Amino acid sequence: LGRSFFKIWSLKVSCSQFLCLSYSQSMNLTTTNWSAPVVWHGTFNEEVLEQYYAKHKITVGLTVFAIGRYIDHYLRKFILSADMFFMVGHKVIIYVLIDDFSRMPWIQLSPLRTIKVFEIKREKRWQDVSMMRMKTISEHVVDHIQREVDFLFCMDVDQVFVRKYGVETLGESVAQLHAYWYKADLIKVPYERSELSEAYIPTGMGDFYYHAAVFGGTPTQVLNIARECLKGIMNDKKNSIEAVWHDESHLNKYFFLHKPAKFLSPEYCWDFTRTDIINIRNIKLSWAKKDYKHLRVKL
Ligand code: 2GW
Ligand code: MN
Repeated sequence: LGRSFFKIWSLKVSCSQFLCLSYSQSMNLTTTNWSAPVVWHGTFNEEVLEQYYAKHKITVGLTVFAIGRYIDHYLRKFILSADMFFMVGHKVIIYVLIDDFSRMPWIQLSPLRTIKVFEIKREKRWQDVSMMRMKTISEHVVDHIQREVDFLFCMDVDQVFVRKYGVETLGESVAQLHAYWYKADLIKVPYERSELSEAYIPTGMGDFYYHAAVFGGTPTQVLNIARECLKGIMNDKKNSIEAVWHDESHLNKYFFLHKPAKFLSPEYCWDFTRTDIINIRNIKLSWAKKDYKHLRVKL
């Protein structure tokens, strides 16, 4: 009797352990069903990672575009917050692509940080401002970035770093789960649904909806991402079609065909106006306030 009681007891323990495990996983998905990591705060050992990357003396690049009104609205805050929180303790090169050199803000950076500013021509339509970033990124990766950094992130300018955004985010190719859609049924996410577009993803297919405000990886991988997205964008133009969320739709198609090596939780790109923050405890990058009335009337 003693032995069978023990058996039942231990069965109970392992059951509750199992329940505990599946419960915590249903709270926050920490690996995909093909075992790729989804980085949440607390899922990594910062000390071990820091030691590893310090030994390898890495340099991390960060591209950001500021065209027209976005220069005065967002650029300074983005750069100042990156200086403070992005890859602290590691070498960082911030690549600023701007349409007017003379409007580049003066910023005193900390040690281990540098800025390279490039003037680019301004597209007429805002959709093209956003989409043609893929062209500029691929050209700059080929021209110089690939020899200057070990990892590269490409980000929207309308956001601010609010906590350490560290080496836990580095990987061969990195995608950002979108704050609006990370819990949604895949049928509902806003992938491009027209078969005529290169960004087309059939209903019910896909893994996650990714936010184009953040993507990254090694320069080789970023080059591939940017080139493939550009190819899709240009083919769509030839066929007089534009994907519903522009470059973001093409990025989603790319990551559907080529699975990212690493996924970032919405803590790595959060909309501070959202109220459903139950599992969001450690926000590292936050969307900036958008004054649509003033920003979107004209470029
Ligand atoms: C964009 C839309 C309407 C009017 C102006 C602009 C604009 C964008 C601009 O005047 N100047 C400028 O520099 N940009 C750059 O393009 C800037 O780097 C900005 O962060 C980026 C994307 O535009 P944004 O941030 O206004 O678009 P979101 O926040 O709605 O972004 C998502 O969807 C976009 C496609 O529609 C992109 O995929 C973006 O990466 C996504 O986050
Ligand atoms: Mn944005």
